Amino acid sequence: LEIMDRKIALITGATSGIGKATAIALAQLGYHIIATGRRKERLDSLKEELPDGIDFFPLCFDVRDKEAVHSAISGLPDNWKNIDVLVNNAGNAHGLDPIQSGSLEDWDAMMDINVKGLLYVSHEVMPIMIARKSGIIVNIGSIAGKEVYPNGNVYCGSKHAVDAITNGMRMDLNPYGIKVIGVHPGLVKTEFSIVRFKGDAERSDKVYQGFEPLLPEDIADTIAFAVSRPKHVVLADIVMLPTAQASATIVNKNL
Ligand code: NDP
Ligand code: 8X3
Repeated sequence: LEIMDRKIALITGATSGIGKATAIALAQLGYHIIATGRRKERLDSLKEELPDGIDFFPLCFDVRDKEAVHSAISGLPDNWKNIDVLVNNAGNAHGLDPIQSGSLEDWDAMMDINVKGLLYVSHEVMPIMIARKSGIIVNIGSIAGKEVYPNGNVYCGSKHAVDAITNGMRMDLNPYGIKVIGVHPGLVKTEFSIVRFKGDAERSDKVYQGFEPLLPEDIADTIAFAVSRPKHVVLADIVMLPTAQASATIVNKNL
């Protein structure tokens, strides 16, 4: 009975930004937390930021590695297996170049992590939810999954794929009572631009200057709200922008 009563959330990419804030927000709702990412020391230190009484299970793997994804999730102990909420958050942009000068490595990273990684993790977790006829999947898309902007080409493609896969999941999982939620943020100040610009802090800081960007906690609050709606309610598709942002390319820096 104790195992059945535990509420469990698995959040990918919980070592930073939106994923880390979401792990903390869901822990505050009483979910025990399975957190994933590649940077082990960051994963381990997340435990200290969770409220007392919340159990924590770190899983260190690269979402690109389908065998690692399979062995990590299928190897969860029995009291961690019944995942109620999956947040597919791990992902990044790599580069911001015209398509004709984009790098194959950047393209591979974005498609392999943002799209295929999300699929690999979901492939492990969906059967658990189907067997229990219950569960919530939150996929982190982007405004880049709703619009395309210059030089965004492949990143936008990867996030449009996330949007399409999210809508497909909602249809196919409909017979099992599983909620599927797409969350599509605009500009959020995280390590996102540092990764996109390969460690160039000056260029990355500029992205968030002159207006008030969203914070990871803003997205985490909304995810916590969305997963705590009554059983008959699903917030299917959420686009969330800073007030200064009107579209992927229109940001008012004069407010
Ligand atoms: P961060 O760079 O701060 O966090 C990215 C997270 O993804 C990290 O925890 C990182 O962990 C994890 N990750 C990246 N690659 C891999 C991998 N190969 N295997 C496992 N984990 C991986 O950025 P954000 O918090 O901003 O990004 C989170 C999500 O939000 C992404 O999907 C992003 O596309 C999306 N998003 C971000 C927006 C923004 O403006 N910031 C706006 C819209 C959407 P580690 O490096 O330890 O593996
Ligand atoms: C991140 C937001 O506009 O940099 O997905 O693509 S944006």
